[in-house]
Amino acid sequence: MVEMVLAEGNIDYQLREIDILKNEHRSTEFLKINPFGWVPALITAEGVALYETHAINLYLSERHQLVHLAPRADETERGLFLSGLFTICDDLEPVMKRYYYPHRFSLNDADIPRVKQIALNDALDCLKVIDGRLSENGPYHLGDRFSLVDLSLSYWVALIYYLDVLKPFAAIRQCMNLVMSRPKLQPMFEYQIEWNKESLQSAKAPWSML
Ligand SMILES: N[C@@H](CCC(=O)N[C@@H](CS)C(=O)NCC(=O)O)C(=O)O
Repeated sequence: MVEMVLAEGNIDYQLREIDILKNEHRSTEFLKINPFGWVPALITAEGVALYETHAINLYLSERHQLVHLAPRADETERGLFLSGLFTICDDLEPVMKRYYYPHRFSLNDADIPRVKQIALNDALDCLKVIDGRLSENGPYHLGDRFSLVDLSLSYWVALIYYLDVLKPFAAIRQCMNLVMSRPKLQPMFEYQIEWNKESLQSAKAPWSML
């Protein structure tokens, strides 16, 4: 998601890939950058190590004055923007992580399908509310104005795109199609959707081993 923001903002950066399947996110070297051991992290031009995806995205938008991604503090849309963004990171993301790492929420492998199903149901409940808000005042979270909130929502929804569970959510699909048609984002989303489809249809998703 951070790479999408860097692309949208035409920001120069150097990418250093951390392979979570090889546990590189828990290496001594990486823990000096993010002691919590999650990717992504960003080292600023001044050498400050930042972590937490949405914090990094907000930082980049504000630091590079990408007002098309994040309304300024004095703009009317700022409140709605923050509430939309925090809904994605506080409500949708933890549920999606439960869906992707179900074994972390169960002591018994036999329970995994149920843990996943409950997580998916919770995700769909959350999407239903978001869909209602978008259908009242869309096509974006801020009406006609695209922002980071739409990008974040689309990123997470892209992970369950292959499941075909989005049919009832016309407003979310419309928002996502608009986001995915942005020239810089389109190839990134196509890659994301395809990658998820392939890895999740395999017998065992690679990250379920983590
Ligand atoms: N709250 C963190 C969570 C980041 C996160 O969950 N990253 C995943 C990859 S997308 C990760 O590091 N997974 C490795 C693991 O769970 O062991 C953020 O928003 O940046």
